[in-house]
Amino acid sequence: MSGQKNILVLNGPNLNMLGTREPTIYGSTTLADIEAACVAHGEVLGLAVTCRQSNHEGELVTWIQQARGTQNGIILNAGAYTHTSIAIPDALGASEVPFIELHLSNVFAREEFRHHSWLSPLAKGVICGFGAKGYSLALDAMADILD
Ligand code: DHK
Repeated sequence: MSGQKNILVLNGPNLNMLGTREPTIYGSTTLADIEAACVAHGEVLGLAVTCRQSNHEGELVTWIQQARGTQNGIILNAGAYTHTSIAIPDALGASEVPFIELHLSNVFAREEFRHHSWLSPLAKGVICGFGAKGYSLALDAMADILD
């Protein structure tokens, strides 16, 4: 890896439904709009952003494994897998790629089962509660981390 820094923006289950999914909680911005904004904001920051979404834990694990040696950072909204998955934090540990955990909603203001994350102990930091804006905040933070 040399030259421009590569960032993977990874979204997990049900985030393909953004725009129509419980907009009072998750906002009305679609995932396509979020991804386009991430690529555009990445260009401003000098980061090459690749966006992927999957509803399948194993597919997310595979992409995180593939990030080793190819991506400089990961912005991860793992959706509900945040609260349930051991395989995803294991993959993040194995990949050795710095990552920022992200949630659109303020998970701490919601049901108790959303208060625990298996990802947070490994994350560089956590951004939650700022809706779609969180992704550009995460990219700003990642640019600082990688500087
Ligand atoms: C998204 C989900 O799908 C939930 O399962 C999480 C997160 C919160 C979010 O706020 O982006 O609990």
